[in-house]
Amino acid sequence: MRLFTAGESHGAGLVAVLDGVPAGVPIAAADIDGDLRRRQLGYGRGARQRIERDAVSITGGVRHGRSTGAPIALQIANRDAVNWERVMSVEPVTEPPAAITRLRPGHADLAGALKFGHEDVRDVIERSSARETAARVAAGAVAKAVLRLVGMEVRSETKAISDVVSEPRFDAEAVEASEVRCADRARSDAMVAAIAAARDAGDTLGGIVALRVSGVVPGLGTSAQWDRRLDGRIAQALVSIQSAKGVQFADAFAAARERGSAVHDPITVRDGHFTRTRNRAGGLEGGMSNGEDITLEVAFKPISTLMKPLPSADLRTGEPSPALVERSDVCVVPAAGVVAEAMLAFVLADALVEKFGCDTADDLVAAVERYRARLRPIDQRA
Ligand code: EPS
Repeated sequence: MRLFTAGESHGAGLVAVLDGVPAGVPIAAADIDGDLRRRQLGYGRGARQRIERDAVSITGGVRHGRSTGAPIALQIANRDAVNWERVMSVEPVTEPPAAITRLRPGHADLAGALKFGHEDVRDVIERSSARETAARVAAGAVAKAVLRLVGMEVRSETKAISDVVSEPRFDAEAVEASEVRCADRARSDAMVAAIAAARDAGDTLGGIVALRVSGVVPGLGTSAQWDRRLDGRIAQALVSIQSAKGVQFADAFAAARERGSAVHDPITVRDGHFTRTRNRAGGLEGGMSNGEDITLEVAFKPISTLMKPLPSADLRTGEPSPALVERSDVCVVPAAGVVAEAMLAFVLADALVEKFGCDTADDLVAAVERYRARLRPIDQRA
């Protein structure tokens, strides 16, 4: 399965092309729009989310509510584009807008301008913007539909915003009822208060998103080659999210300080099936899923556009110049959880079709059922 996205934050819109989805997967625009809406929510989001009403237009690969096996093309229009026609014009304009040359520390501004030779930082930030994640979320909703065929489900919850930490329960109703996607009511309120205080101080906050995948088919990924290992592929996809700075599987950094006897999960057989008596591996051993829930966390840095800007320099003159101040978010951790679900779903759906074939949904389901039937101790196989 392959995913490409294109489009600028204030251009006409965003595009995702998802290739390799089996034929016959039920796909509804309403499901995709549900995830797009969840991505737009969250206390601490900027004014842009009051302008946009993200909705997908499916322009390829789906007919009569089912995938056809052709590449799936998804488009999301930017409602804000009408306010940016001259700035974002595809054709040359007679009166070009003033170039942005004030560089924001923490953003792609400086590295991107130097790398691509741009004299206007706008040419970098339009694509590095996290607006692009709307396209990822749309594609992720399709990946979730593939996973649903075999009973796999991806959930997320905010574990921390700044120093307010909550133990995730993955209770979907409670998570979605919280303005910060945290099921613990008291911690959710404390997170909201922390974001409000940061906003009042002209500052921003980061945090941690926890993810859990249930119903996992064992044996996704492989121990046989480094670049096909599932944990590595998951980490790459999650760290590629704007503002993401780290991933840990289960409680990897705590486990690194313990002994092996406390960290590894004893194997047992229940109802004729192999299982583990605990899950400190986070559902991954040897670069493969082991059938237990996949559990992991992603760390997101505080948003780098600050209302009280840091010292910086001007791209043209090199003179000291405070960073650009633009409309922005105070905290994106709640939205980042929805984006992380999408990226995790994409990697897992990719690994699933890689192992079981990708021509039809029925073939995929039948292959998984046949495979699951042999995952027993050797003498107990049918
Ligand atoms: C975003 C839209 C953007 C930002 C945000 C993500 O809108 P605008 O730039 O018009 O205010 O709110 O982008 C960033 C956080 C970033 O650093 O670029 C969105 O739709 O998610």
